[in-house]
Amino acid sequence: MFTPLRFTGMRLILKVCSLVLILSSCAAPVKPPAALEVVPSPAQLRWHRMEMNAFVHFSINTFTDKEWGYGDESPLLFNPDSLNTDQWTRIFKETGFKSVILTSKHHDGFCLWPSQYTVHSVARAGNKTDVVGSLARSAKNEGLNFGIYLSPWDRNHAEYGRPAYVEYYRNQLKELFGLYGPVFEMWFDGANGGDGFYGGARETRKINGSTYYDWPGTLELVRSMEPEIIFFSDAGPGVRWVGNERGIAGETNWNTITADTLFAGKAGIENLLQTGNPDGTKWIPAEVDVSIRPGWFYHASQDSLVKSPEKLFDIWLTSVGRGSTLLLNIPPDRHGRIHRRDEQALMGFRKILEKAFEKPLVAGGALEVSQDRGGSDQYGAGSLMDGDDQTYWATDDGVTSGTATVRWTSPKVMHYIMLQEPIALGQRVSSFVVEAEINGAWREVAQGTTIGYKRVLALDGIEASALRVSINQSKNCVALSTLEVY
Ligand code: FUL
Repeated sequence: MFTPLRFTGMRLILKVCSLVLILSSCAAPVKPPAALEVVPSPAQLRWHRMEMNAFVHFSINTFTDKEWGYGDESPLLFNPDSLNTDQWTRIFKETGFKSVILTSKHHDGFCLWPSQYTVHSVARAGNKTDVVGSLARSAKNEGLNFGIYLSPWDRNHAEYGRPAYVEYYRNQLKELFGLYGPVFEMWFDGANGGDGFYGGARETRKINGSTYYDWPGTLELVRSMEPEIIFFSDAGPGVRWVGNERGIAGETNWNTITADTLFAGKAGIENLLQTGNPDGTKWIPAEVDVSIRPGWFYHASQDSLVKSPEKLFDIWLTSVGRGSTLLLNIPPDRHGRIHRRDEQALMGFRKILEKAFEKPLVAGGALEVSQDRGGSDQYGAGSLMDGDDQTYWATDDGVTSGTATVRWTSPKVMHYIMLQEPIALGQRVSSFVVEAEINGAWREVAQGTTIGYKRVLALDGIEASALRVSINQSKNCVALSTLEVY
C-alpha cells in the first residue's frame, strides 16, 4: 500500500537526490592553465598544423644551369616546352604537403608573371605563360595554400641599392597580392651577394640590410593587403629561418626568440636561429627549408642526386619531428614538370611516413598520470591518447614536473614515440625522459629538452610492456596533448 508517510519519505529522497545533482553540476569547473606570456597567433597555429609545405625554385636559372643568375640573361631563354603546374600540385597533394611557395622572382630579377613594372619577365620569354597565375590556380584546385617568394636582392634592376628599387619592390608586392591572393606566406630571402653586377653594370652595390629595405614599411603594406599573412625571414616576424639548409632543426627548439636585434641577412646568428631562446619575447618558430636535390634549381647533372625516400624521412624526423615545419624544395625541370625521379622519391617518402605512423599502439592496459589538474578528468590521462591534440593532460599550477605511464597487456615492438604540447598556451617543457619496461626492468630509452608543437623520438624497435614519460622541467604547470607510440 501506498502510505502518506512513505510518500513523504520518497519525496524527501527525491529532493535530496536532485539537490546533490544540482550541487555536483554546480561544482566550480577546473580552470585551464593560464597561457604563458608568449603564445602563437591563430595564423601561426594554423601554420604549425600544416607541418609540410612544398617550395618551388623555377626561373631562368633552370635554363642556364645556374643557382644565382646575374640578371643580364635574355628572357627568351625561359622556355619550358610542356609546363604543367597541375602536375606539380597533384604530386604535392599526394605527398601530403599543405601548400606551395613559388619563387616568383629570384635574385636575377626575372619575373614569372607579366609584371607591369619591368620588361624582364615571362612577357618576353620563350614561353609566355604566367607561371605565378597558373600555379595559384592549380594550388587552389588541389586545396593547397599558396605562398610567394619575391627576392629582395635583385641583380637586374638598375636602381637596386637606391630608394627607387624599394618602391619597385613594393609595387610588385601590390601587384602580386592583387592578382594572385590569397597568399598565406610571404618569403623574404635574406641573401645579398654584396657584389656582382646590376642592371648590366659591372659594379658593387653595398647595402645596409637592416635599414635599406625599410622592412617595417613593407610589412605594413603587405599586412594591409593580407592581415593574416605569415612572414618568413631570418628574423620573422611570422616564422624564422632555421639557420641551415640541411633540413635540421635544433634538438632544442624553442618557438620563442627575441627579434629586436635580428634582421634578414644578418650574419653569425645561425645557432640562435636553430635553437631559439626560451626567454624570447616573440613567438617566431623555425621553418626548415631544404632542397630535394643538392641545388635549389633543377640541373640535369643532379638527376642521380635526388634525396632518397629514406633521407627525406630522416629530414622529416629532424624537422617536423622536432617541432618545426618542413619546407621541401622540388624544382621543376626544363620541360616545366617535376622530374620523375623527384616524384618517385616523394611517393616513396609518403609510403614510409604512412607506414611508420599508420596506427598508434592502443594501450590495452592502464594509462596513468602523476596528477590530474584539480582532480578533473578533463585534464586527465585520457586526453593523451584520444587522437585530439586540442585536449590535454595538465597538472596543478606550480607543479612543473610529472609522469605519464602507458601499460600494455603484453610486450609490444615500438619504433617511435610522438609527444605534443598544447602550444596555444605557450611552449613549456624544457626537459623530459622516456623509460621503457623491458623484461620487467625499467630503462631509459630516450630523452630530450623541448617538445613544442610535435616531438618524435626513435625507440629503435624495443619490445616493452610499458612506457613512462617524465616531464622533469616545465615553464609552468605541465600540459601535454599527445603521447602516442608507434
Ligand atoms: C637562399 C638563396 O640564396 C637561395 O638561392 C635559395 O633561394 C634559398 C632558399 O635561399 O638565401
